[in-house]
Amino acid sequence: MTYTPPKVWKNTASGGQFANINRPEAGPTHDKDLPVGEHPYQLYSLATPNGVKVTVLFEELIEAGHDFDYDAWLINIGEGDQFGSGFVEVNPNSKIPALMDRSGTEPVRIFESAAIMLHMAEKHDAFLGDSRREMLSWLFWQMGSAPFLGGGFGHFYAYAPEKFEYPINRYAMEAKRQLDVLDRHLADSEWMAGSYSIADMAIWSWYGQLVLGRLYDAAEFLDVASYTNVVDWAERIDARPAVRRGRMVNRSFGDDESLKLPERHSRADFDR
Ligand SMILES: N[C@@H](CCC(=O)N[C@@H](CS)C(=O)NCC(=O)O)C(=O)O
Repeated sequence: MTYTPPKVWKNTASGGQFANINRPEAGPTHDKDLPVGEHPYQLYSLATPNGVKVTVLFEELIEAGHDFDYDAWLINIGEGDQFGSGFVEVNPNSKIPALMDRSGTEPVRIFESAAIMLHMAEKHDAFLGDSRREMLSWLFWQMGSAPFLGGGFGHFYAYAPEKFEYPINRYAMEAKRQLDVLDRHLADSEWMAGSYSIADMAIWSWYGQLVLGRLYDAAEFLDVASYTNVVDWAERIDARPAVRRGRMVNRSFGDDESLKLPERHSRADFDR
Protein backbone atom coordinates (compact mmCIF):
# COMPACT_ATOMS: atom_id res chain seq x y z
CA MET A 1 0.00 0.00 0.00
CA THR A 2 1.53 3.33 -1.00
CA TYR A 3 0.53 6.83 -0.03
CA THR A 4 1.22 9.96 -1.98
CA PRO A 5 1.09 12.96 0.35
CA PRO A 6 -1.10 15.82 -0.98
CA LYS A 7 0.52 19.25 -1.42
CA VAL A 8 -0.99 20.44 1.85
CA TRP A 9 -1.79 18.04 4.72
CA LYS A 10 -5.47 17.76 5.65
CA ASN A 11 -6.96 16.17 8.73
CA THR A 12 -8.58 12.96 7.53
CA ALA A 13 -9.64 10.29 10.03
CA SER A 14 -6.82 7.76 10.32
CA GLY A 15 -8.43 5.42 12.86
CA GLY A 16 -6.68 3.44 15.55
CA GLN A 17 -7.03 3.58 19.31
CA PHE A 18 -6.93 7.16 20.68
CA ALA A 19 -7.68 8.63 17.23
CA ASN A 20 -10.65 10.40 18.82
CA ILE A 21 -8.41 12.55 21.04
CA ASN A 22 -5.92 13.55 18.36
CA ARG A 23 -6.30 16.94 16.74
CA PRO A 24 -3.86 19.21 14.92
CA GLU A 25 -4.36 22.25 17.11
CA ALA A 26 -3.74 23.19 20.74
CA GLY A 27 -5.87 25.08 23.24
CA PRO A 28 -9.05 24.23 25.15
CA THR A 29 -12.14 22.68 23.59
CA HIS A 30 -14.45 23.48 26.49
CA ASP A 31 -14.71 25.46 29.74
CA LYS A 32 -14.01 23.42 32.83
CA ASP A 33 -12.38 24.42 36.09
CA LEU A 34 -10.09 21.97 37.83
CA PRO A 35 -10.97 20.73 41.32
CA VAL A 36 -8.72 21.93 44.16
CA GLY A 37 -8.24 19.93 47.36
CA GLU A 38 -6.83 20.89 50.73
CA HIS A 39 -3.18 19.87 50.27
CA PRO A 40 -0.30 22.06 49.06
CA TYR A 41 0.21 19.97 45.91
CA GLN A 42 -2.56 19.42 43.38
CA LEU A 43 -1.69 16.79 40.80
CA TYR A 44 -3.81 16.27 37.68
CA SER A 45 -2.91 12.96 36.11
CA LEU A 46 -3.62 9.42 34.95
CA ALA A 47 -1.70 6.21 35.68
CA THR A 48 0.07 5.94 32.32
CA PRO A 49 3.89 5.65 32.49
CA ASN A 50 4.21 9.45 32.32
CA GLY A 51 1.78 9.80 35.20
CA VAL A 52 3.10 6.89 37.29
CA LYS A 53 6.69 8.16 37.45
CA VAL A 54 5.42 11.29 39.22
CA THR A 55 3.06 9.51 41.64
CA VAL A 56 5.87 7.05 42.45
CA LEU A 57 8.04 10.04 43.42
CA PHE A 58 5.29 11.61 45.54
CA GLU A 59 4.79 8.31 47.36
CA GLU A 60 8.56 7.77 47.78
CA LEU A 61 8.93 11.24 49.30
CA ILE A 62 6.10 10.58 51.75
CA GLU A 63 7.49 7.10 52.52
CA ALA A 64 10.88 8.70 53.25
CA GLY A 65 9.22 10.94 55.86
CA HIS A 66 8.93 14.25 54.02
CA ASP A 67 6.12 16.08 55.68
CA PHE A 68 3.53 17.02 53.05
CA ASP A 69 0.51 15.56 51.36
CA TYR A 70 -1.10 15.88 47.96
CA ASP A 71 -4.36 15.52 46.11
CA ALA A 72 -4.25 13.57 42.85
CA TRP A 73 -7.19 14.17 40.52
CA LEU A 74 -8.07 11.96 37.59
CA ILE A 75 -7.71 13.39 34.10
CA ASN A 76 -9.44 11.01 31.73
CA ILE A 77 -7.59 11.64 28.47
CA GLY A 78 -9.90 9.26 26.58
CA GLU A 79 -12.76 11.63 27.35
CA GLY A 80 -10.84 14.80 26.50
CA ASP A 81 -10.34 16.14 30.07
CA GLN A 82 -6.90 17.39 28.98
CA PHE A 83 -8.64 19.92 26.71
CA GLY A 84 -10.69 21.54 29.50
CA SER A 85 -9.84 25.23 30.03
CA GLY A 86 -8.63 24.69 33.60
CA PHE A 87 -6.25 21.91 32.61
CA VAL A 88 -4.88 23.88 29.66
CA GLU A 89 -4.07 26.73 32.06
CA VAL A 90 -1.88 24.33 34.03
CA ASN A 91 -0.44 22.58 30.97
CA PRO A 92 -0.72 24.42 27.62
CA ASN A 93 0.45 21.15 26.02
CA SER A 94 -2.75 19.32 27.13
CA LYS A 95 -0.99 16.22 28.43
CA ILE A 96 -0.87 14.57 31.82
CA PRO A 97 0.77 14.95 34.29
CA ALA A 98 0.38 18.56 35.45
CA LEU A 99 0.99 20.01 38.89
CA MET A 100 -0.12 23.10 40.78
CA ASP A 101 2.25 23.82 43.65
CA ARG A 102 0.22 25.81 46.18
CA SER A 103 2.78 25.52 48.97
CA GLY A 104 4.15 29.05 48.52
CA THR A 105 2.58 32.49 48.63
CA GLU A 106 1.47 32.27 44.97
CA PRO A 107 0.32 29.04 43.30
CA VAL A 108 2.69 27.98 40.49
CA ARG A 109 2.17 25.51 37.66
CA ILE A 110 4.65 22.86 36.52
CA PHE A 111 4.12 20.69 33.46
CA GLU A 112 6.21 17.95 31.79
CA SER A 113 6.76 14.92 34.00
CA ALA A 114 10.52 15.35 34.40
CA ALA A 115 10.13 19.03 35.31
CA ILE A 116 7.60 18.03 38.00
CA MET A 117 9.99 15.36 39.32
CA LEU A 118 12.94 17.74 39.42
CA HIS A 119 10.81 20.42 41.11
CA MET A 120 9.71 18.02 43.87
CA ALA A 121 13.06 16.27 44.32
CA GLU A 122 14.97 19.55 44.55
CA LYS A 123 12.42 21.06 46.93
CA HIS A 124 12.88 18.12 49.28
CA ASP A 125 16.55 17.53 48.47
CA ALA A 126 15.83 13.85 47.93
CA PHE A 127 16.24 11.20 45.23
CA LEU A 128 18.76 13.30 43.31
CA GLY A 129 21.31 10.47 42.93
CA ASP A 130 25.01 10.61 43.76
CA SER A 131 25.92 12.62 40.70
CA ARG A 132 23.61 15.38 39.51
CA ARG A 133 25.27 15.27 36.10
CA GLU A 134 24.58 11.54 35.66
CA MET A 135 21.07 11.83 37.12
CA LEU A 136 20.13 14.65 34.76
CA SER A 137 21.70 12.84 31.80
CA TRP A 138 19.57 9.74 32.42
CA LEU A 139 16.45 11.74 33.22
CA PHE A 140 16.76 13.63 29.93
CA TRP A 141 17.61 10.34 28.20
CA GLN A 142 14.26 8.98 29.34
CA MET A 143 12.36 12.05 28.15
CA GLY A 144 14.03 11.90 24.74
CA SER A 145 13.83 8.13 24.33
CA ALA A 146 10.36 7.14 25.55
CA PRO A 147 8.45 8.82 22.70
CA PHE A 148 10.13 6.28 20.38
CA LEU A 149 8.96 3.47 22.66
CA GLY A 150 5.45 4.84 23.29
CA GLY A 151 4.55 7.02 20.32
CA GLY A 152 6.63 4.90 17.96
CA PHE A 153 6.74 1.22 18.91
CA GLY A 154 3.68 1.16 21.18
CA HIS A 155 1.57 3.07 18.72
CA PHE A 156 2.32 0.92 15.70
CA TYR A 157 2.50 -2.42 17.56
CA ALA A 158 -0.58 -2.00 19.74
CA TYR A 159 -2.76 0.94 18.72
CA ALA A 160 -2.57 1.56 14.95
CA PRO A 161 -5.64 0.43 12.97
CA GLU A 162 -3.53 -2.14 11.07
CA LYS A 163 -0.14 -3.79 11.56
CA PHE A 164 2.36 -2.13 9.24
CA GLU A 165 5.72 -3.91 8.98
CA TYR A 166 7.90 -0.89 8.24
CA PRO A 167 7.17 1.22 11.36
CA ILE A 168 6.96 -1.84 13.65
CA ASN A 169 10.42 -2.94 12.48
CA ARG A 170 11.84 0.53 12.76
CA TYR A 171 10.59 1.15 16.30
CA ALA A 172 11.17 -2.42 17.57
CA MET A 173 14.79 -1.93 16.53
CA GLU A 174 14.99 1.34 18.46
CA ALA A 175 13.17 -0.03 21.53
CA LYS A 176 15.60 -2.96 21.67
CA ARG A 177 18.58 -0.64 21.22
CA GLN A 178 17.33 1.47 24.13
CA LEU A 179 16.88 -1.65 26.31
CA ASP A 180 20.46 -2.61 25.46
CA VAL A 181 21.68 0.89 26.48
CA LEU A 182 20.08 0.31 29.88
CA ASP A 183 21.23 -3.29 30.16
CA ARG A 184 24.86 -2.34 29.59
CA HIS A 185 24.69 0.50 32.11
CA LEU A 186 23.00 -1.67 34.74
CA ALA A 187 25.53 -4.48 34.25
CA ASP A 188 27.85 -2.74 36.69
CA SER A 189 25.62 -0.14 38.36
CA GLU A 190 22.87 -0.91 40.80
CA TRP A 191 21.04 2.33 39.99
CA MET A 192 21.09 4.76 37.08
CA ALA A 193 22.98 7.53 38.91
CA GLY A 194 24.77 6.00 41.91
CA SER A 195 21.84 5.80 44.29
CA TYR A 196 18.10 5.32 43.71
CA SER A 197 16.89 8.57 42.13
CA ILE A 198 14.22 10.20 40.02
CA ALA A 199 16.12 8.92 36.96
CA ASP A 200 15.39 5.34 38.08
CA MET A 201 11.73 6.17 38.74
CA ALA A 202 11.28 7.86 35.35
CA ILE A 203 13.04 5.11 33.40
CA TRP A 204 11.36 2.33 35.38
CA SER A 205 7.93 3.69 34.62
CA TRP A 206 8.55 3.03 30.91
CA TYR A 207 11.32 0.49 30.46
CA GLY A 208 10.92 -1.26 33.82
CA GLN A 209 7.23 -1.79 33.23
CA LEU A 210 8.01 -2.91 29.67
CA VAL A 211 10.33 -5.70 30.86
CA LEU A 212 7.84 -6.62 33.59
CA GLY A 213 5.39 -7.34 30.78
CA ARG A 214 3.01 -4.47 31.51
CA LEU A 215 3.30 -2.43 28.32
CA TYR A 216 1.78 -3.21 24.93
CA ASP A 217 1.74 -7.00 25.52
CA ALA A 218 5.14 -6.91 23.83
CA ALA A 219 7.38 -8.76 26.29
CA GLU A 220 7.79 -11.83 24.10
CA PHE A 221 8.00 -9.89 20.82
CA LEU A 222 10.87 -7.75 22.13
CA ASP A 223 12.41 -10.68 24.03
CA VAL A 224 12.63 -8.48 27.13
CA ALA A 225 13.80 -11.44 29.28
CA SER A 226 17.19 -11.27 27.53
CA TYR A 227 17.90 -7.88 29.17
CA THR A 228 18.63 -9.55 32.50
CA ASN A 229 20.19 -6.53 34.21
CA VAL A 230 17.15 -4.42 33.34
CA VAL A 231 14.81 -7.15 34.60
CA ASP A 232 16.69 -7.42 37.95
CA TRP A 233 16.67 -3.64 38.39
CA ALA A 234 12.98 -3.42 37.42
CA GLU A 235 12.05 -6.11 39.95
CA ARG A 236 14.02 -4.35 42.70
CA ILE A 237 12.09 -1.15 42.08
CA ASP A 238 8.77 -2.92 41.67
CA ALA A 239 9.14 -4.43 45.16
CA ARG A 240 9.20 -1.02 46.84
CA PRO A 241 5.96 -0.23 48.74
CA ALA A 242 5.90 3.37 47.49
CA VAL A 243 6.16 2.15 43.91
CA ARG A 244 3.14 -0.10 44.36
CA ARG A 245 1.19 2.85 45.77
CA GLY A 246 2.42 5.16 43.02
CA ARG A 247 1.19 2.70 40.38
CA MET A 248 -2.29 2.79 41.88
CA VAL A 249 -2.79 6.55 41.98
CA ASN A 250 -5.07 7.84 39.21
CA ARG A 251 -5.56 4.33 37.84
CA SER A 252 -9.06 3.94 36.49
CA PHE A 253 -8.37 1.31 33.83
CA GLY A 254 -7.15 -2.29 33.57
CA ASP A 255 -8.37 -5.68 34.77
CA ASP A 256 -6.80 -5.61 38.23
CA GLU A 257 -9.38 -3.91 40.45
CA SER A 258 -7.02 -4.02 43.45
CA LEU A 259 -4.69 -1.57 41.69
CA LYS A 260 -7.32 1.07 41.00
CA LEU A 261 -7.33 4.33 42.94
CA PRO A 262 -8.80 6.93 40.55
CA GLU A 263 -8.34 9.79 43.04
CA ARG A 264 -5.98 10.08 45.98
CA HIS A 265 -6.45 12.55 48.81
CA SER A 266 -4.70 10.86 51.74
CA ARG A 267 -2.54 7.90 52.64
CA ALA A 268 -5.64 6.24 54.08
CA ASP A 269 -7.09 5.96 50.56
CA PHE A 270 -4.78 2.99 49.94
CA ASP A 271 -6.26 1.05 52.84
CA ARG A 272 -9.73 0.87 51.40
N1 LIG B 1 6.53 14.78 27.59
C1 LIG B 1 5.30 14.69 28.33
C2 LIG B 1 4.45 13.61 27.72
C3 LIG B 1 3.12 13.48 28.42
C4 LIG B 1 2.15 12.61 27.63
O1 LIG B 1 2.41 12.22 26.47
N2 LIG B 1 1.00 12.32 28.23
C5 LIG B 1 -0.02 11.54 27.55
C6 LIG B 1 -0.41 10.32 28.37
S1 LIG B 1 0.95 9.26 28.64
C7 LIG B 1 -1.27 12.39 27.36
O2 LIG B 1 -1.66 13.12 28.25
N3 LIG B 1 -1.92 12.29 26.20
C8 LIG B 1 -3.12 12.99 25.94
C9 LIG B 1 -3.16 13.55 24.54
O3 LIG B 1 -2.18 13.36 23.80
O4 LIG B 1 -4.17 14.16 24.18
C10 LIG B 1 5.62 14.38 29.80
O5 LIG B 1 6.57 13.64 30.04
O6 LIG B 1 4.93 14.91 30.70
